[in-house]
Amino acid sequence: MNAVLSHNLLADLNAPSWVQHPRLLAWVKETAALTQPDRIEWCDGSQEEYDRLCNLMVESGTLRRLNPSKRPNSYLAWSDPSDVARVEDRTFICSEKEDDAGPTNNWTDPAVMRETLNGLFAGCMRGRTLYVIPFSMGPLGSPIAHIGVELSDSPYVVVNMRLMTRMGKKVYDVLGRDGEFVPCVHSVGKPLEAGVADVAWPCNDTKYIVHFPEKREIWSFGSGYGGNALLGKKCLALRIASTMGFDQGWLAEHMLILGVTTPEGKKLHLAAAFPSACGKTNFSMMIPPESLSGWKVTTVGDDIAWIKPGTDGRLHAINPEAGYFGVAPGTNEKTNFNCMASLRENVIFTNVALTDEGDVWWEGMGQEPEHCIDWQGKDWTPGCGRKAAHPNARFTVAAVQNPVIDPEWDNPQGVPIDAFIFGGRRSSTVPLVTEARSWLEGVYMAATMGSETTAAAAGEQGVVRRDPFAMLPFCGYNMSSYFAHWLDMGSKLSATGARLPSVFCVNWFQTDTDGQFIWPGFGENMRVLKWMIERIAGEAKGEDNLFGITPRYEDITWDGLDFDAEKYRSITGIDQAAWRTELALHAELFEKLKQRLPSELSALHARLQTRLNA
Ligand code: O2Y
Ligand code: MN
Repeated sequence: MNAVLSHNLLADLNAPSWVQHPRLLAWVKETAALTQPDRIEWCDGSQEEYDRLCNLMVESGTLRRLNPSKRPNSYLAWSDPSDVARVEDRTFICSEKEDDAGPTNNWTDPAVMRETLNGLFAGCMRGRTLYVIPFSMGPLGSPIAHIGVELSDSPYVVVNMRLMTRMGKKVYDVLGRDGEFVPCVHSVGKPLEAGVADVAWPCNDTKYIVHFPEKREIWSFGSGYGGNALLGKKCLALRIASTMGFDQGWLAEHMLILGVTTPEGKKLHLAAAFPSACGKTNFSMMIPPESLSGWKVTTVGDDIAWIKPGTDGRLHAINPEAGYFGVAPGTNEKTNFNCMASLRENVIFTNVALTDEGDVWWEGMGQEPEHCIDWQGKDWTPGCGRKAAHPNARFTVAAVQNPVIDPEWDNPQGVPIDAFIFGGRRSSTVPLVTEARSWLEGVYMAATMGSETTAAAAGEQGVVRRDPFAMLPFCGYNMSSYFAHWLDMGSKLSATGARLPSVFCVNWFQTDTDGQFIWPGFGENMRVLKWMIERIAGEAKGEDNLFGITPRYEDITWDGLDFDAEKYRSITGIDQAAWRTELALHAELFEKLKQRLPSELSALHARLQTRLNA
């Protein structure tokens, strides 16, 4: 398209003068021609726009305004019962070659998928408004950040994107006339026919969450919920960004980032990967126990990290997001005081219960109400046999409301990473904490991590779902190539002579024969973090186990916690029989991923096997 904007194009699109990007305008025009919305609205990200759209959704029944004296400027949405979570089986990576998506992704030929999408999107926004939502993943103008533009027919998406990203007019200043952006098209998939009333939560039983990694494009149809619809998050910041990172030499990871300050005032930064629903938000806002006085934890991010090598040879990370989309059930003042403090005002809640006072409630929040309206709009009383909140109920809140936000969280240069932590949810086998003796050993730990899926009976192990690097649902390309990329990043960084980040594997979730957690977790995890920080400083000791170094009982600070040596041994020892099974399961995973699996990983597996047998 000609760089001089045609008057007609601008007039047709109702585009404001601050949009001066011909390629973007042409794409909006093309998408509008396909989806046929009644009108186009260019989001500026202002408070006025946010309030106006929230009011609109209160009128349409999508949102309920909460009691302003209990929860100022906050809203509650109840989704359609069929639209409550990410849909992994409807998520596609449409790379040109099937092998580039690899055996862990759903692949469809991109040409075939384009046909399908063209059919689905034709006229899908009739009767609705197409919102143009410009957003930056990462601080505006940061060398680590990237820009996306989402075209969506959902006002709920607009207001959530304003909380979750740096969204609005200022993005166009960075984009200029020809800046790069990731195009993201989203529709709830429910055209509004003339004379037919809308429903509170429009969606479609047919759902497609589609990524074209080479074209860096995202198309999402049929869902208005979370990761399916807020396309900056899992779709852009992980699936598309991981492919960009592979091509360009950086990492897009499913990791929280936290700052740890020692009593001496030394500050370190750690990035930690845990599978979904393993308490990442809690960990990122942790309050150290009083007995460890002087230690402080601050939050850079709670879910995603973009990590690039700096000129100093170190890895620097940003949180590409600007808000938290956290799980509400189980969150309370004891499990996450700072999160509860973040949620006092300016929050959008989705699928939690509404109390008679016009506030929200969820299982595990505290004091059960005598009555409330559950997430499906039904009367709820204790013991009625139903959950008041959906187990995947969420809050959306701006990161700046977190009382322990890290002062560097918005630094465009990111924060230097001193260590990576990888953890799964395992009721046995994997010790409380192990430090890798090398980058390769760390990559092996991360590649083989997993979580138990089914609720196991007391003392039994559930089914372990391998979730390499906590990226199984989020890696936008071949998982084995991803492992190779991590190994390659390690080699390149070592070549600069800079110290590589340490790598640790943790498991907070071992249970006793009654099925009770042995390790107290939450703030007490600070004891493990302290040992890690002291290891990085070369101060703490540990002993070799099968696959790394684990602290002995005396290497951990126990002040203020009654946790005896025998209990400690039960969660740090290596059970030979369990590890024989574990290594067999690693072999099964490697067999599935064998096509591009780096030989270093299978060689290390063989060495571990030999060590175990010795
Ligand atoms: O169910 C959804 O759409 C949300 S999934 C999610 C949200 C915030 C952070 N992490 C996740 C995840 O599944 O890892
Ligand atoms: Mn996540």
